[in-house]
Amino acid sequence: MHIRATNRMTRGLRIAMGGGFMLSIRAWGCVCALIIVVFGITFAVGNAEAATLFTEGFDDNNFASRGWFDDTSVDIDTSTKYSGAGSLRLSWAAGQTNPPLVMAMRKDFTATDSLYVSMYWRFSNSWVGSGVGYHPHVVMILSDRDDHWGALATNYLQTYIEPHGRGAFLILQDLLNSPAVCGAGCFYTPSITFSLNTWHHIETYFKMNTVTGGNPVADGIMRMWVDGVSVYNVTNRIYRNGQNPTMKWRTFVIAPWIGDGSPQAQTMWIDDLTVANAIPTDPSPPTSPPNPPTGLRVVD
Ligand SMILES: [Ca+2]
Repeated sequence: MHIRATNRMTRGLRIAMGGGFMLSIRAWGCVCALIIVVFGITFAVGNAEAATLFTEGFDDNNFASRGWFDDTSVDIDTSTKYSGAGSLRLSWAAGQTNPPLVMAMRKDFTATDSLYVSMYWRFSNSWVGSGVGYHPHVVMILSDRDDHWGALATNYLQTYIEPHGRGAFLILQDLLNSPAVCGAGCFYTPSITFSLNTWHHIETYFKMNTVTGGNPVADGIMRMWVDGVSVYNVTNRIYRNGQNPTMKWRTFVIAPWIGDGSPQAQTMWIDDLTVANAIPTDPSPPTSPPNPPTGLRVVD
């Protein structure tokens, strides 16, 4: 269909060229299609190495068959879900450190120094988070320098994506490095206040900094979007130093945790997870097609 449209457009352009920028009205309907095709080609060339590393729909409990390990039988909610047959439900009773049905589910992906994560979060009307200045932990991403079965928190690089109250934290922790970049934790606070009882689209992008002459260069990227709106964007982050100059991200972990115990009964849902090695598209693309060209004379 696109080829046909392109051929028709080519004919129209030939008419335009020969007639001094005139365009056949019959080809007009193909203009937008061609623009989309051209844009598509441009995107494909510009992201030649972009790849989805894995997706997860949380639609059933066959996590082991999809490469997850550690905790592979969790709490699937088949009534509250963003898409498909289910979602991952994280339900804390008052005083619980973790939802009893969800411990730590882990999955390796092709190690990458450029990491995009997309998922959907929803919070119950009773959601308050931890009630203190840290936690709940939810998503943790381990580096390829770390044991993918290893302890969570004491690592060479652990990157957190998590809610904090009605807001969010992006956290870096690298306790095993000496000297460390962040040690027990660098906490970064996106500008967001989540609504309750509705799905939010959460996107993050992390790009490792370079290391030159054994010294880290502050050129790492850390970005976050919520519902297509940029809520955090820095390009001077340091993730790794001269001790681990080629370190990448490799293991995705969902390990909900409120260290002091949940202040009350509350639930968070996660659905429709995508992990990729690049931002697949503009997270907030225009909702209307490009304007047609102007100044053309119509002949037929
Ligand atoms: Ca789902």
